[in-house]
Amino acid sequence: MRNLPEHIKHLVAHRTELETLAMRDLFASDPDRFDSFSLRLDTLLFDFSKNRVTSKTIDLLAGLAQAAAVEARRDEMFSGAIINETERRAVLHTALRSFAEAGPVVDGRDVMPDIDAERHRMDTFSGRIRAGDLKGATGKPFRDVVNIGVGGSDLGPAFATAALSPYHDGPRLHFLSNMDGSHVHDMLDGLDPPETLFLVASKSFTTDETMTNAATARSWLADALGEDAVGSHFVALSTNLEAVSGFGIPEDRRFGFWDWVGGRYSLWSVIGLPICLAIGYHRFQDFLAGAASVDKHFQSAPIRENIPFMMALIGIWYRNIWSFASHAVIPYDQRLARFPAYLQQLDMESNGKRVDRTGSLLSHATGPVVWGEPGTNSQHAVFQLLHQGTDIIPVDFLLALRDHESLPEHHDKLAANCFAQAEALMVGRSEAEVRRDLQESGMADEDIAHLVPHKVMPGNRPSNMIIYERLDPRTLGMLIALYEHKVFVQGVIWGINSFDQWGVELGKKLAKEILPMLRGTTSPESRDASTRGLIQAFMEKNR
Ligand code: G6Q
Repeated sequence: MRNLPEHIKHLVAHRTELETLAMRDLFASDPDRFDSFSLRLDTLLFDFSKNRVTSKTIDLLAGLAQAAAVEARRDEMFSGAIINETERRAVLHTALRSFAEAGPVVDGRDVMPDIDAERHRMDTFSGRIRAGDLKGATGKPFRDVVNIGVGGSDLGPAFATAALSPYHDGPRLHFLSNMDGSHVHDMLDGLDPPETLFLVASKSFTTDETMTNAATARSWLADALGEDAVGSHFVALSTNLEAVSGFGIPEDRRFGFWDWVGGRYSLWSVIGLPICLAIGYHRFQDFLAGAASVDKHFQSAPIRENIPFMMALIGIWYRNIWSFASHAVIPYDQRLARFPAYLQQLDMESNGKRVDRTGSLLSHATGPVVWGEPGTNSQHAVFQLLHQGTDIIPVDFLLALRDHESLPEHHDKLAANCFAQAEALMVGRSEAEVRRDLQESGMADEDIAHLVPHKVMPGNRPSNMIIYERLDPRTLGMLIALYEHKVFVQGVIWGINSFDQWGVELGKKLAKEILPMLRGTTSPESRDASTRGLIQAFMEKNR
């Protein structure tokens, strides 16, 4: 953005034109506003008409994206160029959902044959587990599958598996991620070793949380069934297949992927095996195909008709020109309850950066705080702040037009609430309207005067609405890919590397130093007084 001062200057000037303009007036003066400010892709509709934008805003934002050469960078990503410069890696999660004959070339090698080979193995393996053909050491089929992973090796498959529960017809899936012993304890408590399969999902196969949980699960299994049973009950999903062999997982149970797949972008790879086991490989392919259809749209639609571009540009408009620091994602879809958590990693780990790609300190804001909870529950919890708080928080609403349950009594009300919240944020309730309502209710003038300011809703609060026919595997793939590309576009405009995450390293290093201090084998002398005091407090209760 530092190279785009003219564009920013125009956007800032344009903001002052819009400052006093109410969205409700924009709707009143333009009967076509919904059509002009919404886009469709397959069965999905992206309505961005309830934003503080006019066609001039869109022109200026599209100009910004053009000047930032986002399209060229996008093409570089799809072609396999090294765009993750700090890790010297290509970024090719898009190849994982491609069904093209030939793919991008990395290190002189077309990536598609390797992808196809792993897909084929996932198909065969998941099919055999689901059919009860591959059994545990005692001859029983697997009833429960536990994915052991964290971060990118957990959030994606965990959330996607939950989202697709109407399609589950395989073993029961569980996700073990936290190194807090309560997680592994409570999970193993309900499981039967002969019928349990563990997937150790770790790109690096060195992550402490995952290795600690995997070791505990391994002991639990070996204690019950003997050391020889481990090979039949453990599967590895990793890029570090050498490390896997040390764990005792046989070669035919090791599924690989590549360093050009970022952890938070990896659910399209073998990290998606839990999804396959739950819904079957054919439906997993639909999931990939949904994402691939968004890839095609992202690569080919002009900026103004391109949904990820528009999601990103509206986000930039609010983050950088209006200084809105937070963004809420509210799915009116209970099965997307973990989507905000997934998007938090995708967005905040990718775009929570303070230097540009050359390492220079940025003078503009980057990724917002992303958060959210499903509607309607969030209406009874956090919406007060959205409607009347002092911060303005743009919202993405998500809603399926059809449910899986055939419970119209529920679904009609759910949709009504979703649309009503977006409308309420936009129209608000003026002082005159509040006063009139209260007068009509027969309230005394004195009480009205007291209550009016509390009931005024400023309105003019922006939201996007994403509606889709049904939350099926294809649609879920589309939704995830839309957000991935939104994050990409924003990262390019901000001039940052969205594909590294160096900020998470320091805490890991310090934990390694502190652990022996908690165990009394090294001295905490070198630490600050607070950390020393906390170590002391822990040791008093544990040693
Ligand atoms: C994601 C991050 C991070 C990663 C976890 C797990 O993009 O890199 O969340 O996925 O730290 O790493 P492993 O898969 O290597 O265990």
